[in-house]
Amino acid sequence: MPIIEPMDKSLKNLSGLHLWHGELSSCSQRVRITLTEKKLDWHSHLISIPKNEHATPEYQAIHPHGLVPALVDNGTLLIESCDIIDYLDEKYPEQSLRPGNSSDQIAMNDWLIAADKAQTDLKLLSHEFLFRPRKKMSSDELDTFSKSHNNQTLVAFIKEWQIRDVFPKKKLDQSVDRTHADFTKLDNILRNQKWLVGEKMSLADIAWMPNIHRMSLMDWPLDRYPNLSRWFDQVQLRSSYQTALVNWESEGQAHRFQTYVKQRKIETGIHVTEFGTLAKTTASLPNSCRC
Ligand SMILES: N[C@@H](CCC(=O)N[C@@H](CS)C(=O)NCC(=O)O)C(=O)O
Repeated sequence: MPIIEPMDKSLKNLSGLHLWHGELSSCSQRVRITLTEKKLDWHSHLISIPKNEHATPEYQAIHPHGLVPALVDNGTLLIESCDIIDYLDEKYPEQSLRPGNSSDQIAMNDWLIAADKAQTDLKLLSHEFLFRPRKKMSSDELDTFSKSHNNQTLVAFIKEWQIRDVFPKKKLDQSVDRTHADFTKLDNILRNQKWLVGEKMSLADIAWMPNIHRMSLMDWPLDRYPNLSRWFDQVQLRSSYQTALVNWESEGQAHRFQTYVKQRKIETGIHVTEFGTLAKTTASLPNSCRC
């Protein structure tokens, strides 16, 4: 259920739509894209994850798991990005982002559930292949973060990321395999249709836009999924993609990621295509295709 009782009772007095979000957070991106597509006005409350602003008592009184995003709609608090976008589309039906018939609506919900499930892998892969250049926390900083953040799953994840130079290969292989399976499923469904469900863009497409964007930043070989690539070219032309996703990245961010990814490959051989199915698929390609 996306609606929760706020610990911070002052939220109940807020009027309009208020979003607590992270600039690069994929879960925040899908909510911003939905707000933009629906032409809804909203108040921005930026939370810097690199600065650990999600670990403050103030923010954890808003989001009990200390994650972004959190939305307040005229005093009602919601968490969970896929639930939030579904709520927004139901509550504000203008510029509808859901298909008309019930079987397509079921299919749309299944894609939202799949996007939600994909979050754990997206997080592991992003921290391994994109976020390593972020300043390492000192042991004191890590200790403070562990003590101040209530979300023990997140704390364990951040500790493992901070302490190791590379996550265990088995974990990376499994995340790559599951992501590849999702991308293959998306590619198959898009073989004969323009959008994931129905005749127009829906919440299903919005839920997956940030994931494909994120993987493209880490140089995921999207050309192996021709229909998904075509779909991604098409969604990048939406003005919401620019306004709600790209414009929140700091100047030159995508270029910095790309430089890091290339350099790390040259210096250490570590690159997403060296893991799981992606590595096996490269090995099985004829030489003429290995470009
Ligand atoms: N299922 C949640 C996941 C929220 C989540 O994991 N948010 C990430 C950003 S996309 C976060 O806050 N991460 C904190 C961190 O990496 O320290 C949702 O969809 O809203």
